[in-house]
Amino acid sequence: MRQTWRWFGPKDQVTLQDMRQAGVEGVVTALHHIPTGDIWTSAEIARRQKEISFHHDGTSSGLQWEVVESLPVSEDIKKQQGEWRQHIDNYKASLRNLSDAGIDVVCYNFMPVLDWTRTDIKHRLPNGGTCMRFDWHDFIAFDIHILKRAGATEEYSEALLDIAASRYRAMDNAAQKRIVRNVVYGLPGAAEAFSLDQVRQHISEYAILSENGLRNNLIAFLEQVTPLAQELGIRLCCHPDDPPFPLLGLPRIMSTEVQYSKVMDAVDLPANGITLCSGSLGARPDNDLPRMMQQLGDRVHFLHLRNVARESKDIRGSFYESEHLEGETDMVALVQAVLKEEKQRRESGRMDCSIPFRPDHGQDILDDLHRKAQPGYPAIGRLKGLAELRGVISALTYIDNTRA
Ligand code: DNO
Ligand code: MN
Repeated sequence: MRQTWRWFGPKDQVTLQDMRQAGVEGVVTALHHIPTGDIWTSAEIARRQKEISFHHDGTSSGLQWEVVESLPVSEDIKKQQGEWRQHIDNYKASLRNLSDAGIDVVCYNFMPVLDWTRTDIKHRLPNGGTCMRFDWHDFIAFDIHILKRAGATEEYSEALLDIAASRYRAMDNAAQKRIVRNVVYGLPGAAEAFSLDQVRQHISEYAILSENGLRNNLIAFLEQVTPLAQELGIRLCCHPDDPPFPLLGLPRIMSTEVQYSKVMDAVDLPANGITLCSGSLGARPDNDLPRMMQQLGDRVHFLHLRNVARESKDIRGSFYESEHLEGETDMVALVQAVLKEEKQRRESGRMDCSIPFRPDHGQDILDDLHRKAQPGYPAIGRLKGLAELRGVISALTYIDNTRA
């Protein structure tokens, strides 16, 4: 398992040196400044590669850009509207340029309108640290009373609407602003930052798309780009919906094993793959992560290892981002399934025998609380997660070797 780390570029408060000290082997990043739909040119890719591999004084950092997260898919492609054909051509051009630069793992997602969604990005923990949290009732309060989405009231039970109404009444102006910012504004995963009016507009444009409709658009996109990726030796990997259930009446198509299988089978090429994110998928009680790794393993090209603590037994419910080894996912069992998959790959002579993973989000602990990193991406919380995972990997590898 290859130890990688997300870096947001030269402005990231967490530096290349920090990464080295955390024991990171490879870098995950994206050209965040290029508008979604445009081509990633060879020059821009090369510039970022240089920023990663060399310090300002020209000495080598010992790191390389190994994974793209994300090469974003435009809303036009997701809806098959407007400039979607041009955007697919541009996507292919970007894949060619990445391949020329020697980068061969490319993560994307197919979530309509919003990328990952939380209601609270500084949830206080009993030990004084903070983490990100999703509160289902606050989210409904946002949907009904702040966004005032058309038709929303019909989608929730009376009981949920009552709770949401009292949550809304308890919010002062600052709390309302905070939840709007947390849900829609400027989350680092979001390709663009939207105003509430734009969010309403975007949502209404998806009104005609059912789950099947959105899946067909994903499959149409993959039918175009996967054969090229395969030819170039690029492994595409689709990140799951986060959280893995429908929000704001929008269809969700990458939330469960069944949904993943449909898309994997529809375009049956190894280059059509998965980013297995245990943090996203684990927020749903019917997702069994070690099992998903077993079932879908040969298409898993990238892993996000992180845990969540669910606060409800319902499919849609509240959760917070817990410590990496603590929470709903049995992380040791999941790592064991990953190591087993890598062993099978080695035995069958596959080249991609070391699957890149990153600790994904971390809690804000110790000095993280005084340093302004991207929400979810503090240095020490992630270092702790990575170090714990490294321990699990070493122990399981040792057991396997001594058994053999
Ligand atoms: C959140 C991330 C996601 C992810 C995209 C991939 O921290 O895991 O934003 O980067 O969904 O396309
Ligand atoms: Mn993830």
